[in-house]
Amino acid sequence: MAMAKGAVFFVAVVAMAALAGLEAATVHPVGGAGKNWDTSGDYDTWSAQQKFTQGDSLVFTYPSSHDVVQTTKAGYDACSAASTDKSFTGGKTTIKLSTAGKQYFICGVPGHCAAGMKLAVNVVAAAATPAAKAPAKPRGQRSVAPVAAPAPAPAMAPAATDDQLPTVTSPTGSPTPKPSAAATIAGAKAAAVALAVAMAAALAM
Ligand SMILES: [Cu+2]
Repeated sequence: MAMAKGAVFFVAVVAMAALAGLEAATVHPVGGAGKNWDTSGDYDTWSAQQKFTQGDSLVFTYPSSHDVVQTTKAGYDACSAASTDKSFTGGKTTIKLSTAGKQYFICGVPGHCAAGMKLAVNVVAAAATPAAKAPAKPRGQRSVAPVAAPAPAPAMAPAATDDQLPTVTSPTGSPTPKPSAAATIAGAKAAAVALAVAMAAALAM
């Protein structure tokens, strides 16, 4: 039961941490809400107005005449995608900003990057999220420790009885009842012996 409760508590903590993580993530429609990724956008200005945090997402929405290429600073500066760059098509591309630091995107269609389809975002490390997650694990471990704690607790109970034993022997109260009790027991024994002797004598007759 205690183990089950501990497990449930641990799951609850993990779920709460996960929910906190989800709450922290922001989805950024590139260029602004309802805007397309196209040559009319001012992505430097838009990017500067955003706060990109690790775990957030970019959503590019664009006509089929464009694409999205995730490139390097060199590719961004030169408006030249490398063959190793990841490119995306299909009209809607979601990029999860899973790593902190600068990330660069351009349109791979010739001339479009030069016409303004280039985006640089500065992703800030999610300080709050890892901080929340880091204590969450120790908390989970600590919650397991208290579950185990009841086992040491009984170990303390015998120690308490050890303490009680000396206090029982030392009080002056116990010697006083002892003689009287001993006397009573002695008397009872004597009476019993006397009765036994009497019965034995009666049977022998
Ligand atoms: Cu384009």
